[in-house]
Order: sequence, then C-alpha cells, then structure tokens
Amino acid sequence: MNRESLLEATRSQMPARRWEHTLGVMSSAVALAKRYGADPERAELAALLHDYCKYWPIDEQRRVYAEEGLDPELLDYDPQLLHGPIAAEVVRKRHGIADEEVLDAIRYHTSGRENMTLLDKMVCLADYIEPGRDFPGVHIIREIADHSLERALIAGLDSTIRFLLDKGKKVYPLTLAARNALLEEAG
Ligand code: DGI
Ligand code: FE
Ligand code: FE
Ligand code: FE
Repeated sequence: MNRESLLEATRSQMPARRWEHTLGVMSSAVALAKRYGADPERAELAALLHDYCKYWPIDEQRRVYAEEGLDPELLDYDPQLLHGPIAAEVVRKRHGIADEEVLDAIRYHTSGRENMTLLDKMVCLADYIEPGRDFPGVHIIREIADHSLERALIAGLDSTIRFLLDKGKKVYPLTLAARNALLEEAG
C-alpha cells in the first residue's frame, strides 16, 4: 500500500479533530527522530497509525482485543488503554505493516512499558507534545524534550498519573513500570 492510500485509510477511521492530532504527532515524531538519531520514516509511520482504532466503539475494541487473544489483565483498567494494542494487530492484518518495532511503538503508545525502545519513546512523547495539545504543563514538557527524551516522557507520564489519581481512577501497572524504568535510565 502506498503512502497516500495509507494516509487516507487512517484518516477515514477518525473525526477531523483526531486526524489533526495524528498529523501533529507525525510532525513531532519526525522532529524527535531527527533530534535523537532515529529513523524519521519509521517514527512517522508509527505516529500515523498510533490512534487508528481510537474512535472505534469500545464494544468493537473489546471484541477485537478478545479475538486477538491479548492479555486479559488490561481489561480491568480504563478502556482508553485498548486502542493501541488492537491498532498494532489491525494494521498488521489490514495494511501489511510487518515492522515489529513500529508495531510495538503503536501497541505501547498509551501505557508505555519497561525498557522502551527509542521508537516507543518518541511516539509516546510526540503524542504528549504535538502542536495541538494543550494541557497544564505541556509547555514545560516541550522544553524538556529538547534535551532529554526520558525526562520529558517521565514528565508526561507524571501528568497522566496525576490526572488518574485526581479522578480516583486505577493506574495500569505497566505505566508505573514504564515510569520507574525511565527514572533508572535518566539517572
Ligand atoms: O489517544 P490519545 O488521546 O492521543 O492519548 P493516549 O493514547 O496516550 O491516552 C489516552 C488516555 O488514556 C489518556 O487520557 C489517559 C488514559 N489512561 C487511562 N488509564 C491509563 C491511561 N493512560 C496511561 N498511560 N495509563 C493508565 O493506566
Ligand atoms: Fe492514543
Ligand atoms: Fe501517549
Ligand atoms: Fe494520540
């Protein structure tokens, strides 16, 4: 599948506002790849596809999640965590995406994970700092991103964890494991 049809197929999965977000994540991921010495094309591909399933009905997301035999533990947490793992399986099957590192970056873009690859980090961070994002502290995270991928990502995860605590919601343990591992790495 060529780039134009993959862009179009992805755009058709989501409302216009989410497509704007996707384009923002693509440009931020490419900028981070150039800054931190990763492959901009793979970063852009993972960013394009990261929210492919975000606007699918939650029941449909749960159905695909079960059908793919994915880890049932995640089902005990916020359904917002489903769209990354299923997108990795869906784009592999529908669009023949076979690059496992790209698929992992899509799969773990919301939760994070221990021992995140460079590509995982860039997509997860680009998701926080893309130009359309506006949440308390985003400016600081953008500044940190200029000098440390790990520190910026920790700040992003901190804001998500704080948000979940304030709302009295559960935190998926993999998110805490991701933050702990990044703290070790950042020293
Ligand atoms: O899909 P996006 O809105 O671009 O962003 P995302 O995929 O990073 O996150 C979607 C939401 O998931 C985010 O607003 C917070 C929510 N969420 C719920 N429980 C958890 C969680 N995020 C993380 N990282 N960990 C959780 O346990
Ligand atoms: Fe997402
Ligand atoms: Fe994210
Ligand atoms: Fe996103």
